[in-house]
Amino acid sequence: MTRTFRFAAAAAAVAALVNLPACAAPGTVDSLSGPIRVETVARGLENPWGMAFLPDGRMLVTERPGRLRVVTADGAVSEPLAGVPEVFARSQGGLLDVALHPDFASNRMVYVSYAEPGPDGASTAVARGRLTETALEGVEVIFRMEPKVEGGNHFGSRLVFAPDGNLFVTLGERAKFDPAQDLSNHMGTIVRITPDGAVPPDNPFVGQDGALPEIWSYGHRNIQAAAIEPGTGALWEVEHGPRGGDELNRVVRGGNYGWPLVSWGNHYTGGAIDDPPTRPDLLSPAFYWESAIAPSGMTFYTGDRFPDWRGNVLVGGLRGQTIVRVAIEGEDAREVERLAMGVRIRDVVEGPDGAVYALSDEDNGAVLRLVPDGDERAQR
Ligand SMILES: [Ca+2]
Repeated sequence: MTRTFRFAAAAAAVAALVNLPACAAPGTVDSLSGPIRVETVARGLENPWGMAFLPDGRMLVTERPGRLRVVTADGAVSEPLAGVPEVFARSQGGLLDVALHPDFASNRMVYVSYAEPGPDGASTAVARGRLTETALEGVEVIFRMEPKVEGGNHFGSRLVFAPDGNLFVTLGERAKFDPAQDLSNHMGTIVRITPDGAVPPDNPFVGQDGALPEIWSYGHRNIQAAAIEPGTGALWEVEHGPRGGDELNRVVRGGNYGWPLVSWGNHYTGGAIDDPPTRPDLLSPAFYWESAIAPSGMTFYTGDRFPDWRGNVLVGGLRGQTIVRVAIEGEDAREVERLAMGVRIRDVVEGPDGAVYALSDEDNGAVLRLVPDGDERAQR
């Protein structure tokens, strides 16, 4: 059976059973490692954005309009948890990522990032609270991107705990361009804070006049994917380019990643941003996509269900409707293959069972689970 036929037949069968929209994910996708089965774990999530596995195997999933829910391995979706802060749920804004404190098992602390409304517009913020069965309790805001500005685009943001226990928060430049080169604001930066929101004393711009001390790296455009590389502990991120020019960067302390001075992409208004697209004083991406995939979430794969994928990065694509597999080779990277998911992919996470989980960015969004076709091992 051809891939196209199998794809269409599976989609038609699923659609007939439960009346899903035509854009539902395929039942099977091809890969260099053989066919992959795509299961729908849960559905009915409105533009799910971020997910995190709890130690008991359940998942926390955010919905961009401002809800945080618990999803069980067999697909039960909880009522929205109480205690989530009010969000600026317009355009790209809303409730964004979710992450667990490294000591979650003992302190139950959950972190969320979101677009926070204010009198002058909105900016990205991070709040944390203690998870109960029905709520986040004792919620406090531990970081606010400065300043708040008008507009609904480029909030970032992913939350990534580093091996040293500090928290990286990836941000966007709020579609304002030049502030990404100005260290007196947080726009277009990655910030590094302690789990309490304090500034670690070894941050690169601590004590520098006119620079905000939370900043770890700058010159970013809009980072919606980030993860720590197992083994090296390095932070990697993927950011949206302007029109083409999506970048995979290995992030170094104090690094300037060039936006908006250089880019491999083009302005939406036409014309290249710069020629040449690199400068010796600015960091170049480890890999870039000339034709935009519109990158979302990413993960380093470490499991045993896809042995060929170990050490690779899996990057979700929104416009690309794909999961891109990228091999990391030291400080360089190369694309290996793209999985044709048939839906906008908002986040990619490895589950405790070694399966790959993804969120589809739809009004009736889903938690998807990818395993090798024929792999009938239980979820855990
Ligand atoms: Ca760049």
